[in-house]
Amino acid sequence: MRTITLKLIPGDGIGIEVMHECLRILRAIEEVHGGITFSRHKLDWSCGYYLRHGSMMPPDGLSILADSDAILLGAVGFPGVPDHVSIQGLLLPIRQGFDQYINLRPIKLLPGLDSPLRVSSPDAIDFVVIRENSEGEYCGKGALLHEGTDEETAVQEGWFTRRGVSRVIRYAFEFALRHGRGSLVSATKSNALNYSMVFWDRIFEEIRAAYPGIVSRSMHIDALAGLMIMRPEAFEVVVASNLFGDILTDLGSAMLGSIGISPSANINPERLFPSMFEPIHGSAPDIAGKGMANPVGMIWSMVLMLEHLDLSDMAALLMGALEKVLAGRNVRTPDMGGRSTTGEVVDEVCRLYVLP
Ligand code: GGG
Repeated sequence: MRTITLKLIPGDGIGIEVMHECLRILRAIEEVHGGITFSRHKLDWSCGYYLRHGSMMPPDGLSILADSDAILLGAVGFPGVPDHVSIQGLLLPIRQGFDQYINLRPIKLLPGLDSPLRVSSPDAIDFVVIRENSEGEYCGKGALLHEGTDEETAVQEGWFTRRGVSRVIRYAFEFALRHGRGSLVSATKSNALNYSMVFWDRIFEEIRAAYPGIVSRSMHIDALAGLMIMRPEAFEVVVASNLFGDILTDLGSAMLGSIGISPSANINPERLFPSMFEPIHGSAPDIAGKGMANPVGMIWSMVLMLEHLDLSDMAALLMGALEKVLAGRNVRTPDMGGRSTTGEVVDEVCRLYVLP
């Protein structure tokens, strides 16, 4: 029997309820596989924890997580704690502390999803954003100067290192090769960001020369966002900095009909540290506690987690069950035009998973 140690951080708002419901899927996987057991450790690190303890997680938080095979996270952020405190206090220390420098975010219009766009064919939206996840605009450095005076000034730094930029761009090309994707776009804004993005573009040019079999180009982020809406089929793999990748994927998920749909994997490719899996959506305090949160982003994140844990058969089965539920169009949460609860969607996925 293989034991897989999972650290679970439900976090805040709808993160708590999507995590709570989706844990039933782990039981279904154990049942279907027969040779694995998930050892689950739930951690209450969240805005509530911050209000009680003055920090989003304990000072030895990373060592508590370090012995896990994977981390599953719901969402962070809640009124009463400034958003930058919750993200800087929980998400970023894990992503950066465990050198999860790849944030993989597939954007795919599955059958049964209703895009708000007029799409030319059912497979018109199918691309993967590979977001740099360890530095860039999210490095957390900067200063507030002359506070409280007319000269008050905020300085927000972006740190782009040759090592950091090279490894994400190289990963994106290798990903394209591995997955038979023939084209790759690098998101830039070097016409305005005259240090960071000029540097990014230079490294992109160096690396793309080694991948002549992949059609690659650089596009300014504003033009790229527009083209994503008008001709989504033009994209297969997009590599982007930390901030650009975050924005593009909320837009991408909205192109599928809801921010609640898309998953993400924060990966340390060398497997020196655990990787973390989380839906891209936030904690949505406005709908929290009503049982109407969309669990699809969390379920899809579990698929990515199973793939990372080398359980690709289980991942394919779970993705198949999710696809069937979506294609059936009967069981869906209100953000997707349905009336089902979070729990009812998960029940249906579990039913089809156990009895495909
Ligand atoms: N599910 C993760 C979450 O809570 N996301 C909210 C958010 O704003 N994240 C910013 C980021 O992913 O960088």
